[in-house]
Amino acid sequence: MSEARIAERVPDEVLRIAEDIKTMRIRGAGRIARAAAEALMIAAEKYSGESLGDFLNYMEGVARLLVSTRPTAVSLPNAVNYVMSVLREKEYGSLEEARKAVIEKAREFIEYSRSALQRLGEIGARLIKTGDVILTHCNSSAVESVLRTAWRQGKRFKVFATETRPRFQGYITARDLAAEGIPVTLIPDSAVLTVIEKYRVTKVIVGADTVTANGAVINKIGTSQIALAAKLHGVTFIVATETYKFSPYTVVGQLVEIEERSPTEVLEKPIPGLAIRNPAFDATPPEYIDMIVTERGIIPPKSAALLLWGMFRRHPVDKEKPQVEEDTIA
Ligand code: RUB
Repeated sequence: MSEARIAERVPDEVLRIAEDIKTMRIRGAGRIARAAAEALMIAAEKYSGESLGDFLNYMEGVARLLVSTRPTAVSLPNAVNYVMSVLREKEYGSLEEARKAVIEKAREFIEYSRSALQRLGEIGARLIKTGDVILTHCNSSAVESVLRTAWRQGKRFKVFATETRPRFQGYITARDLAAEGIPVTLIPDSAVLTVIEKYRVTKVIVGADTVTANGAVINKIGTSQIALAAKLHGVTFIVATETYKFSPYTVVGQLVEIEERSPTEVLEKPIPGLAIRNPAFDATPPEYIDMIVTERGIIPPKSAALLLWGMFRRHPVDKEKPQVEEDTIA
């Protein structure tokens, strides 16, 4: 079935979720993954055809549509492949059986994702001490989970949140932490080194969009500069992430595509003749990362490949994820 034909048949709610991911009304790697699982569930529920073969084609079309919305966070294809595995790896006697399997698998993913967030918050909170001065970047629900859990355990610390130009996701972090009662100070991205020095930051904690097999972490643009500043001052650099942000594609040498967004996010009214680049993510090498907190425990970045081996050895990676030629990172 052609892409155009599939798009015609996709329910409006699913198209809306895809559009919301594209335009970042739904954002953050964890939320994107849950939204994609929910979209597959809705697509299965609302399928109005009658043939099992057609249903399988249609669901593959919806899966492709969802995966194409944003390129960098591997949580998106991982969530989609997790749900679609029930159709790809099993045969069904009826359409109803297949539909039910998709709905159950999508629910399972969403529940796992929520409990992983809570569990990694509990594990990460063990690293936080009263008196810590913590710096974070962008908005990560995994980081918020760690900080919120530690705060609710009675630990008392301060947080600096970067604004995170050009989309200012740091405002979300600042607002959420302030609502919890955590003392939080918003700073321009360019003030990171000054703040680390002047206010004696003890820990940096960031989230992840993708963790590669060699332990590099792809996260919001600017993360690697912060890691450099932390390294310079011997500040512990922690990544908080659910394990479905580890990329099986990187095990077989695929590159991570770094999303380049519209120049108008940087400058609303472009000046004629002025070039603007707006890469949305960067890669922090494993040498700059002290530990990765996941719902399965805390690992050194170099153990990423081991974790991936345990998770994906029985599920070969989806060969259809497109290779990207330019602006990629190993
Ligand atoms: C968000 C971002 C977050 C990670 C992790 O980028 O880089 O740090 O996605 O978030 P964007 P979470 O705003 O462009 O989606 O921990 O919530 O999954």
